[in-house]
Amino acid sequence: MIYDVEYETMPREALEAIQLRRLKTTLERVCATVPFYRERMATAGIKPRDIQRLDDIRHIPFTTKQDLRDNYPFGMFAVPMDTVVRIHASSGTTGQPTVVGYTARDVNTWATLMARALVAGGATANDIIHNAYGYGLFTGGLGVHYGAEKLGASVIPVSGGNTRRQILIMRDFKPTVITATPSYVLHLAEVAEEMGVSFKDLSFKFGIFGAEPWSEKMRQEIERKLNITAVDIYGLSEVIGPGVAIECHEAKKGLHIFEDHFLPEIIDPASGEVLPPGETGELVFTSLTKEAFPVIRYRTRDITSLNPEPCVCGRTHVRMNRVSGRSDDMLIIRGVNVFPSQIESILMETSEVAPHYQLVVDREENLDTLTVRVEVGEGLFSDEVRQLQALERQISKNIKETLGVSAKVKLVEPHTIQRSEGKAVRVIDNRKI
Ligand code: DLL
Repeated sequence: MIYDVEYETMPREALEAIQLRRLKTTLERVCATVPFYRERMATAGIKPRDIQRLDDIRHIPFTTKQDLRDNYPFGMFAVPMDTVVRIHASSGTTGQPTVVGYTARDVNTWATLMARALVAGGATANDIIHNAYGYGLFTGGLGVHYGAEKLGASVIPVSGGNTRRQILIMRDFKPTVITATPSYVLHLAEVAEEMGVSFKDLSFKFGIFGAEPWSEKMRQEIERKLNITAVDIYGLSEVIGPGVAIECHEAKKGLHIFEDHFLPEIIDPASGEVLPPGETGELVFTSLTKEAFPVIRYRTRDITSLNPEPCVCGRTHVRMNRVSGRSDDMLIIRGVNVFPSQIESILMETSEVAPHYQLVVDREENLDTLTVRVEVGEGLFSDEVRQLQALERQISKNIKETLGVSAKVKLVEPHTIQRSEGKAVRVIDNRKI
């Protein structure tokens, strides 16, 4: 099923014509209403009317998270406050939060895109959606909520937390779809087990997981543990929230970007040069329809590549590959670049460990050290110390051979790594302190 057949299956040529038209309108608007964009474009010596082809966008300067911070809180809004009906913010671990705004039309666009996304993931109006993304300033909860209502599904606004109560709701309300971060859904599964409830006996058909990087192996683990199909959803507050891109359940191979609303580019993060399809780099977005908070060539810091191949589902929108990590989450351990998700894939290949892990980076005598703390599966910990040590050595060897980085692996008891109710904290980097 496709929610918006006309736009989602539009031939490329027609789609690109719409993108160009919307891009020109967006540029005219931001230059008229947002001093930041007007000055940036003027400094670069470029006017909206100079953009005659989509490719011409390369001449426009990038926008970064720092630019948004410099204009905190509402300096990047392109409409007067009396037309803003919603404000969200992403917490951000350092510095000011990033604040984003929506007009009534933006909220409606977002709901439509989320309805599209839910349908691409496999949902219909008959589904009951257990929405365990956090409600609040985070865009996950309300984003999915409005999309579910737009679709006509029944949504349970359970949010994150109160985990034991969630299990009772799942058992009694019989939801058919679950939406959560991948790390939280694993925690839900764990608590369900403690309560003697098996996900296999619940009514879930599939789940839509995102808001944090997760590996293909993690998908397999979730699908096996919960006995469901798991699809990947991507988005970020600055661009709209969840519903920027999603995997179709037919292929589960890359996430279709809703290109009639967002124009993607992949750039070399160091030089800023635009890379051809298939090459891996930093994802950059320009919004094409947003009113309150348009973004022009916004650098997401997310690392991925674009796949323009046709898809079995019939959608013509380009697919982005699974995000391997954020450029600012990339660890450089003695010169070797490592993403937490790469370590995750290796851990998931080892059946004796559980999918709960944390990476601790330190500096000892001017040398970086990486410690991988991972929980052993239930039942193994009481076993012989020698067996545990052998397992630690084996995982360490796998990491070295696959990624070329030396890591100390430390097996820890079940339930010792902090569980997340939203985005998991995978890395503790003591070098920054
Ligand atoms: O995480 C929006 C969202 C909510 C997406 C629910 C999906 C589901 P922010 O809090 O602004 O917005 O965080 C955005 O999270 O730049 C990525 O680094 C990361 N991220 C989001 N989805 C994925 C994903 C929401 N599927 C930041 N895979 C983004 C990997 C993801 N990383």
